[in-house]
Amino acid sequence: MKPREPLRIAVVGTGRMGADHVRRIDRVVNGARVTAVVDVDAERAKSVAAGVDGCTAHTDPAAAMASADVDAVLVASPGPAHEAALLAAFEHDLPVLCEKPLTPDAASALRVLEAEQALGHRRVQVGFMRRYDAEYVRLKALLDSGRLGRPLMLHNRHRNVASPPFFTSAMLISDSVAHEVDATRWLLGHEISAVTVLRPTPSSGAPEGLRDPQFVLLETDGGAISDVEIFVNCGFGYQVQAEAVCERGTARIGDGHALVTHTAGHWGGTITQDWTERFAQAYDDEVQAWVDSTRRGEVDGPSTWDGYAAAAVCEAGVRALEEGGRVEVDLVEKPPLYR
Ligand code: ISE
Repeated sequence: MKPREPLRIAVVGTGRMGADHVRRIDRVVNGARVTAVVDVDAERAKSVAAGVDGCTAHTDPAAAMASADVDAVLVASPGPAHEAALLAAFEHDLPVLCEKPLTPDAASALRVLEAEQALGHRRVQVGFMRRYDAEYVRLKALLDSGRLGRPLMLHNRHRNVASPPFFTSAMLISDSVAHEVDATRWLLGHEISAVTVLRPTPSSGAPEGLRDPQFVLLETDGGAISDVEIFVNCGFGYQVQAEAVCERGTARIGDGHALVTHTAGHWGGTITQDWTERFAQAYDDEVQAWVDSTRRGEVDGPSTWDGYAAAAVCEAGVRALEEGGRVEVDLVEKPPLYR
């Protein structure tokens, strides 16, 4: 591929995130186009492909990747399908942007980690989009500057309007808190060493049987603590907030105070309703960064190691949720490729 030619991307999975990424690459991102889409639902793949010039529809990721007009792959299928798609991409040595989670459990994430090492070079950027969000980026720069001293604690709040019908109590951790797991590791530069999950009486607004909300306590190997309130049926809006408490001050993001109105005896603003709205710019910047680095022949951003570490922490979190108590996280030694 010559750098001036657009990157030709196969998008695997055309559900909510996949279809949004197809639109983004087609209309927003520079230097790339979607040449193939893949979905187990052939009709859905065809209808998404029909909206993009020169795009073919497939039901098998490996077949799409074998095609001559694919330079890179964006994986946005459900988590359990990621391992097969990643291994197929490695067979063709194609660069991949893989939506989170890398895979749903630590054992499969480790297999992907080992397969990438066997290639001998990094190929994967994991889609932890908060690392591209302007507020998170500012918080990270402030913490890294040392102006506030050493970070001692992070307080995180993660609220969704309503959970989809397939959502389980474990998914509050593996699908939602996965973001705070990555944000904590990235912001602090520590690994998470243990997880405890507290379970208040579920909200009457949550579907029958769903443990919602939950309070998750993450301990790090650098001696910091990060707590997460996860509440996926809060009903009123999509909120993601973080406050760092440091030795000489605190810093807080996610209050959404961009526009405040005063009218008719009230003051206030609006609350975003889902992550595609709250993190729209972060997704645009994430995909653009991936396209740019791929066209330079480089791999940047959250790595397979980050995806594996998040999967291992979430697995410990799910055990803590189900069995109670504090569960230690068991990570393999970090391979040289990711140091
Ligand atoms: C969803 O999969 C996401 O990734 C969203 O960012 C998160 O807020 C939501 O809870 C998850 O289910």
